[in-house]
Amino acid sequence: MKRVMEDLALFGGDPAFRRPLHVGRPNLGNRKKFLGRVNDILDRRWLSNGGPYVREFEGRVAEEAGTRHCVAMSSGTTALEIAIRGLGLSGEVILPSFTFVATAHALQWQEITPVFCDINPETWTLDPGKVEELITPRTTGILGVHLWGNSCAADALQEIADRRHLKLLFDAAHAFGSTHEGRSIGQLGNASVFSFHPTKFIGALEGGAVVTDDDHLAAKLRLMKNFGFAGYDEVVYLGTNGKMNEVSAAMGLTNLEEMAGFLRQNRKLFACYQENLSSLEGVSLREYPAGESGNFQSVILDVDEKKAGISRDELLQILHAENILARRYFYPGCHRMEPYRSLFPEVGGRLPETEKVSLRVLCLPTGTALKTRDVEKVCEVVRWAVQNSKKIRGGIEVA
Ligand code: T4K
Repeated sequence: MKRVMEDLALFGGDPAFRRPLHVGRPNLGNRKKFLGRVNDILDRRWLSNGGPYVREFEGRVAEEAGTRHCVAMSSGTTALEIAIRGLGLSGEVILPSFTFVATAHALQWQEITPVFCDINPETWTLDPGKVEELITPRTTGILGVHLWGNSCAADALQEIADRRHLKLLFDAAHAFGSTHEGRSIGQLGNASVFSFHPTKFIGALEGGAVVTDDDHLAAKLRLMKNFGFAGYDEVVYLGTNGKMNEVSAAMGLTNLEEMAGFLRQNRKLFACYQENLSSLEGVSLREYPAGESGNFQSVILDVDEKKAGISRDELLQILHAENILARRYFYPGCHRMEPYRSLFPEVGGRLPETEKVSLRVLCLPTGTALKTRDVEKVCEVVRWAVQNSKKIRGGIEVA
């Protein structure tokens, strides 16, 4: 690939560009408090297996989510896998392809067929009208994804699930702290799964959780994440090791204490993006719905190549050349990744919106590791790229 670097290195002399600006930089709570908790853990010599910090973390997450139960796990993916198994899903489960691949893998890993459904062109989340068409006698559930913290069409999905006797699980990996129609997002469906990966609004080193109001399901999940142990020497269920450890819980608790501050910063930076990009032809920010409490953890730019005169991938190259490590979440859609590409080679034909949208999205850096000045610089580069699109097209050959 031939690139004209002299044209692109416009901002290279500015100190704001000497350090890379990553998407997914963790939000970190008070270091002293975290280290104090780590010291407690070492003093107690209780490092895992349902220790006091994990129990406290579960209590705080359940309180925040407004659910009767929270079962903390070692990652969002493990929480998805165990929730899927705990709900008794089998055969086929309907989900969007426009999500992180973990959503699909959590099914395929246990030999449940992920049936990819297209997204609504407005919301970019699972299209309930299309879900219905994909239900077969083998379908046991629907797995909705609250993309970037915005709820999917949960009520319409619930109506379908009730009428067709299906389970409804939500991948709420991005959605901790968000609401749906004013209710906590964790209160929807049979259960919801959060991720506490460092790239998420609230991180716990690695971690995840299932929240639910179903007492029976919660008890089952607790057994399943701990090898099925009901007491010393007593295994009553098939299980695995999905436990969260104490240090993760300590990080999670420390970060939860600063949730309001994280949100303030995310909102401030989002407003800065809005201010600097709103008048720019061909690019638009995905808004968080008014009236809902989003966590603003993702800043998603929709690049309309025709209007901007530059494609999403060209813009990405320019941002990377300026050390702004934007990401293409969720390109190219799970159905174009293995093993799904080989297993279901024809499926793209019924996913036209997914195919279109995955070519337009760009995830921009935000969070407490960034300053307003950093965001202004990102916007300057985006603005420069769009305003100089003709010159760029003449100079860059895109593979
Ligand atoms: N469902 C959905 C819808 C999800 O988005 C995810 C995860 C899951 C389920 C599964 O949850 P977990 O099992 O992960 O709890 C990253 C994250 O690893 C993943 O958690 C996240 N979604 C996904 C959207 O992004 P990668 O492969 O893109 O990660 P990576 O290593 O390229 O890092 C992403 C960015 O974050 C980079 O710019 C670097 C930065 N970063 C990352 C880490 C770990 C840091 O600055 N510091 C860090 O410590 O998947």
